[in-house]
Parts: sequence; structure tokens; C-alpha cells
Amino acid sequence: SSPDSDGCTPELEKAGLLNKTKIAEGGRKLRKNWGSSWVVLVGNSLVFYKDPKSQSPSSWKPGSSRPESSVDLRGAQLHWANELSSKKNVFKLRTVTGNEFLLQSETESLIREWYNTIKNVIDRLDRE
Ligand code: I3S
Repeated sequence: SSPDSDGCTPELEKAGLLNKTKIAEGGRKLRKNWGSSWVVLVGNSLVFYKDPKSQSPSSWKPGSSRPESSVDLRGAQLHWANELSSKKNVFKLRTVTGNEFLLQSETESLIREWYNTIKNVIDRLDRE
């Protein structure tokens, strides 16, 4: 049988490196602090890990490494936000709790894929 024949393990939708900064916490504006994050979209959550390149290779394992933070996508809002940064290819993700993140990649096709994939999850959750 397949590894997830009971359907209880959330589906891994996407993973990769993006530049990230949090710009608000609970609606309160924060100072930007851009950094590279390993971003994993799994189930209804976007999960952030330290950039594995900044760690010793052996210390990073997807199953054993502790996320830095995670975001519940239910009710979240997603917008292109090039006006919020001097960087190109930026979108903003806002959670229901008023946490706001900018995510960015130098590669346009890559950021478009992330935008579309996250948007699909948000839209699916909106319909539930
Ligand atoms: O939107 P801002 O405030 O101009 O964002 C820039 C600053 O946060 C800057 O940090 P300091 O003001 O602490 O030096 C960052 O280094 C920049 O990366 C921020 O702007 P971008 O345009 O990169 O999002």
C-alpha cells in the first residue's frame, strides 16, 4: 500500500528557498529583516525553516529539524506587493491574526509558482 494509504499525513505541496521578512505581528508594523528561509507548504500551513545552507549539512533533516515558525493559511490573504520593497518579485501574505510576511525570489517563474500554489490552498480553504 502507499505510504499514506490512510490519508492522515498532510500532503507536501511545495518546498524551496525564498527570501522572507516579517513586516507585521498582530497588526503591529515590524522593522524589516530579510533572510533566506527554507519554505515548506504542507497541508494548510506554510512552514519556515532556517536556510539549510547556513547549517552543517548533516544537521538538517526534513523530519527532525524544528521549524522556525509556521503560518496557518486558512483565511489568509495573498497580494503581489512590489510597491512594498525595492526588491522585485515580492508578494505579501497576511494571516487572520494580522501577521504579515513578504516573500521574494530573484527568479520570477519560481515566485509565480509559489504565489499560485499558496493561492490555490487559500481558495480551497475558503470553500470548505
Ligand atoms: O521598506 P524599507 O523600510 O525601506 O525597508 C528596507 C529597510 O528595512 C532596510 O533596513 P534598515 O532600514 O534597517 O537599514 C533593509 O536593509 C532593506 O532591505 C529594506 O528594504 P527592501 O526594499 O529591501 O525591502
